[in-house]
Amino acid sequence: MPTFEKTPGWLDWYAGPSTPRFRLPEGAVDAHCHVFGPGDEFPFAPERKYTPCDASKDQLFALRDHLGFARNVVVQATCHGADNSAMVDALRASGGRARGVATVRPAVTDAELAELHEAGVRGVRFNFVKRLVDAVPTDALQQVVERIAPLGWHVVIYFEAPDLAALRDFFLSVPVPLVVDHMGRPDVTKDPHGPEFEAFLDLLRAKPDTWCKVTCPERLTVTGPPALDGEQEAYRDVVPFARRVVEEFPDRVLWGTDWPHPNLESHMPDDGLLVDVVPHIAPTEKLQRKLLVDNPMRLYWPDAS
Ligand code: 0GY
Repeated sequence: MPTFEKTPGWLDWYAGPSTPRFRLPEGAVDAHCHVFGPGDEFPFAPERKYTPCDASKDQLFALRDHLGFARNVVVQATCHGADNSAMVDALRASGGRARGVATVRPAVTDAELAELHEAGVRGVRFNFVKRLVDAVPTDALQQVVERIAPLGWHVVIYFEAPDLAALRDFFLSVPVPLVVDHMGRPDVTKDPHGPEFEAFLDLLRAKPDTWCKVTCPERLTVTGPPALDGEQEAYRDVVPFARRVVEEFPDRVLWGTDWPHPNLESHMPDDGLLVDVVPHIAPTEKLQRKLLVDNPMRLYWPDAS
């Protein structure tokens, strides 16, 4: 019996992903992925809102190699709360090929922050998605920012489009770079040139050290996944949104798989087909190189030659 029972209806990650038709540029970074447990070794947090399947560092590294990525950025998932040990264990086992984004509370000690930095953590994540976390007061978040700023870290923010208006002033006040998860979760049934997505792009315009992950077509789509033989149609409703961001902010975009894809209800993507979406959102070699190599390297491995 495993220690933890998965949330009923939980979709396990897709074993045996296809080989992407799109060949990733050398040195490509999967800049958004997670590890879950294994629960027997790294227990899930008591305050979690879901219990996932296990998704270990070795399974993540196998996917990295299969898809053709060189590096990973492992983002702390809410099911592990502020216990970063599974993520840190992955960073330490990666031989310098993974960086991390942690969750910390204001009471974190300097020694704990130094240890996270030494392991490869370069940012903290503030999650505003109500189904994933209990709300944390802005004061507490500001205290965390004060603690991490001297380390040169950034703040990853995860929120849904309807909440941007209420959060915008706080975001603009953050004195370190921001990285937005999944394009601020637009409603892709709306116009990519309409007021909702314009408000999101305005955040990127107003705070020029804000980066954007053009990720998660599988999470945002309404039209659904690509047919196995039809990559032209891949997540066609999400592509125009991602493409707008890539075209206006080519030096501030990142891409990642989001493996092992928590909380998907409709379908679990084949990560090989997800990679095949990249040339649709970044149509030139130059844009692909920025998205997959130059930008994530500048943010997470600035000292690499
Ligand atoms: C994602 C998205 C989700 C979950 C988490 O930390 C998490 O639990 O990020 C989600 O459910 O939308 O980026 O993995």
